[in-house]
Amino acid sequence: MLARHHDPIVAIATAPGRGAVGIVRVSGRGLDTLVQALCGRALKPREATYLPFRDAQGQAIDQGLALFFPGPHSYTGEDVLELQAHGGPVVLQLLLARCLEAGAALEAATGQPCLPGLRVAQPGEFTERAFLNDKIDLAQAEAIADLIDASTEAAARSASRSLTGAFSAEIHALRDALIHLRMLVEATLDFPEEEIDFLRKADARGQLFQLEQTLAQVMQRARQGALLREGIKVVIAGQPNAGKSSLLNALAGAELAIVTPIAGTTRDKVQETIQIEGVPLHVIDTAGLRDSDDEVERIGIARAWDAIAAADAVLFLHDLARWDAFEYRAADADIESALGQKLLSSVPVIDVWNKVDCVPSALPPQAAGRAAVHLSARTGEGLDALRRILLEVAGWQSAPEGVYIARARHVQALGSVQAHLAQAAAQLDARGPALDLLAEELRLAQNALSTITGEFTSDDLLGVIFSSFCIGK
Ligand SMILES: Nc1nc2c(ncn2[C@@H]2O[C@H](COP(=O)(O)OP(=O)(O)OP(=O)(O)O)[C@@H](O)[C@H]2O)c(=O)[nH]1
Ligand SMILES: [Mg+2]
Repeated sequence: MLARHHDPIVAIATAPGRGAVGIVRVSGRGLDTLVQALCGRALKPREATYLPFRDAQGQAIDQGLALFFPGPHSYTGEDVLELQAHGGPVVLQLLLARCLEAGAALEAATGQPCLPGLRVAQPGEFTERAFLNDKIDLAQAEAIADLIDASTEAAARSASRSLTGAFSAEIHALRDALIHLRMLVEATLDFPEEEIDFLRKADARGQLFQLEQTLAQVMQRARQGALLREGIKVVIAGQPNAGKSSLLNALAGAELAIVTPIAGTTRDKVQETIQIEGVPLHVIDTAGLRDSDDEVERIGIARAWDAIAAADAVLFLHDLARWDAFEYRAADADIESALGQKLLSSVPVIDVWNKVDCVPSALPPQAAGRAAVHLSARTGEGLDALRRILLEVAGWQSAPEGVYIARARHVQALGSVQAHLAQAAAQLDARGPALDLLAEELRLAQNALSTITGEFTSDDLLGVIFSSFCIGK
């Protein structure tokens, strides 16, 4: 858990490496003395001033723009100083060191802790302060990290939507409706005689039903948002030479995995993230599944099974060119039954009949209740159909407009709210409802909801969330 201190923090806020501009950022209370030491003058709030950044002897370390945001009107809610210098790693390190040194020197000179313990910020600490000082809620803080990490345009746009509070607003609306219902139920606890009548008249059941409906919509959108952020893991599996590596290459549009006519070419997993309509799919090519005496190949096959066991979806590749051979079909049947043992029934398996260019007619029958596609990894025929199936399997429904970014943690929390509301509904529907249990379920539902925006979130979880940020953010 990050320390909840008010001690000032400093960090290089721009990415490592060379760039036109590099930014050193300081946050803390009462930064005026530091501003004076570094810039040689006071700064007008929120105005860019071009000046030399000075070392202890008054010599310029670099020239650049200084910006001062007195708290609470700043990113963190504290005083924030931003020094925009030239973006070289050495000059930025010098500036960082100068900030730390100035902090210590001021303390020594004045005998007062002007900047008690100015130190280098931990990852995400600026944003954590913004959260702790109520500048943003937790879902918005997470959206900042997601915007920075976004790997597709759709993910970036959705993260931006969450950052402006679209997701939080829906959570708050749910929370308000829940509080209204709780007030109603809690009030009845004080008047046990009329309790049921009172709830009936106030249409508590109707209110709860409405809440469940709205929750289902929010959950649906949050699932889409989580999908945009996290994507799904798709494992390509099948016998050697079926064309698994060729399929990965075709989907990725690049020669990533080695393709040869030799069975057992792929040994280790090869992974690539592709995007379809902005949804990231982590596609994993694996070693061909067969009995092997070769030690290296056996390890590769064991890894293939590990990947399959952790998959969100499996592409089971069949080689149409060999489908006529009894042994080939028997080996496929063995893999099929092993898949049945390894996979949860909720993990979709898609039959992919490859090499359709070799045998365009006499296609094998489709397994009932399972998605299937005929394609050629060599010519690209059928790839679009596979992409459509993959999106369907991933659960992608909407165009990215209107979707906000969400995390698996949010979907889980909403699931927990849903479970508590279902319990509450069961109480209300029961003949002699236990109103104290009903009240308790509603309270737990509200708590679960509040973990999303951070009003009710454990310190440990906060630590995990903010430590995944980059330094300087
Ligand atoms: N005609 C035709 N040949 C293909 C197609 N896809 C793959 N091949 C050929 O099939 C052979 C095996 O392809 P790979 O992609 O290496 O097969 P693999 O399943 O990765 O094989 P292992 O790594 O050994 O398990 C190569 O000679 C490919 O050129 C296809 O769609 N049509
Ligand atoms: Mg291969």
